[in-house]
Amino acid sequence: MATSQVEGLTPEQLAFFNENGYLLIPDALSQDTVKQLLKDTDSMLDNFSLDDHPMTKFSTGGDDGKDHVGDAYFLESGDKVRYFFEEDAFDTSGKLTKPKNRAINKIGHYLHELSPSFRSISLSDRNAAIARSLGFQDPRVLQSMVICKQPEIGGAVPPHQDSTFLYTDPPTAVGYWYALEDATAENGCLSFAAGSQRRAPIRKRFVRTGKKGEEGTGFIDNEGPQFPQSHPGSNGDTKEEDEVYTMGEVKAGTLVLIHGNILHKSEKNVSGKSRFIYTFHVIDGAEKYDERNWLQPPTQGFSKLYS
Ligand SMILES: O=C(O)CCC(=O)C(=O)O
Repeated sequence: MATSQVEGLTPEQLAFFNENGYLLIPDALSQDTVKQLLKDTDSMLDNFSLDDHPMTKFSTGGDDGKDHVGDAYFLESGDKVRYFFEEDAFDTSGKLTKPKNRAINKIGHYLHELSPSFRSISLSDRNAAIARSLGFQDPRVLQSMVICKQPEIGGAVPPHQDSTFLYTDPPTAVGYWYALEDATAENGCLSFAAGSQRRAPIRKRFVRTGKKGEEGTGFIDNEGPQFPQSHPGSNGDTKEEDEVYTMGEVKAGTLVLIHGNILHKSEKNVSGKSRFIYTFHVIDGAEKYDERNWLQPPTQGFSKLYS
C-alpha cells in the first residue's frame, strides 16, 4: 500500500497524544461515510439469526472482571462476525426484553476483513500514515468491533487499559475509535485519565484459561514489560482510583486514538439515544504477540496496515 503522499499526525497532534494518551481528530470520516457505515450496521443487526445463537452477553465481569465473557462463541470470534448481547437486554427468566437490533451490545471481531465498508475505513492509507507517525514498524489490525451502547440498557465499560487485553512484549496496542453517532455525557461517551499511560503499568493480562474443550478467560499477573519501550512509564506507585477522568464528547465522524496504557472508560447509557461507534486495535507485529492472549491470530496472520 503506497502511503508516502498521505499525511500522518501533525507534530502538535503527536505531542498531544504523547502527553495525554489520547487524541480527538474531528471529521476523520465524511458524513456520507458515517451514513453508509450506520446503514451496514443496521443491516447486520436486522439480519443475523437468533436460531443457533448461544445468546452470549458481553460482560466485562464487574469490578474484578471475574465473570468476563469467555465462552466458545466469544473465543472463536477472532475471524468471524458475531453478535454479543447487552447484559440488561433480558428479563429475570432470560427472555429478551428488546427487539434483537436494540439488544446487541457489540458486533465483533473481524469486520476489518469481512465487511467491505468497515475494511475500507480500517485498512486505509490514512490510518497507515497515522500508525507511521506513532512509530509502528509493522502495524497489524487484530480486532474490530461496532459497539452499540443501546438506548436505556447500554452497558458501562469500567476503567481499563487496552494492552491488558491485547498484550505484546513490550506493550504496543493503540485503539482507533470512530464515532458513528454523536457521543455525549448523556449517552455514554468515553472518558480518559489523561496522562495515565505514563504512570499506569500493565499489571494484569486477560488470557485464555482451561484445557481444550473447557476453555474460558481470566486475568493473570503480567510478568513481562509494563510500558512500551518508546514511552517508558515513570513509576508503578500511582493509584488507579485517584485518577481524574476527562470527558471525550465528540461528533459523529471523529476519530479518537487511544494509547494502550491509558486508563479509559465509558458510563452506562440510560438515555433514549444510542451511541454507535466503530473501533479497531493495532499492535506492532515486530514485537512478540503472546500466545496466552484471549485473541489468537487467524491462519493468515493479523491484517497488515501497510507492507
Ligand atoms: O466504546 C466504549 O464505550 C469503550 C471502548 C473501549 O474502551 C475500547 O475499545 O477500548
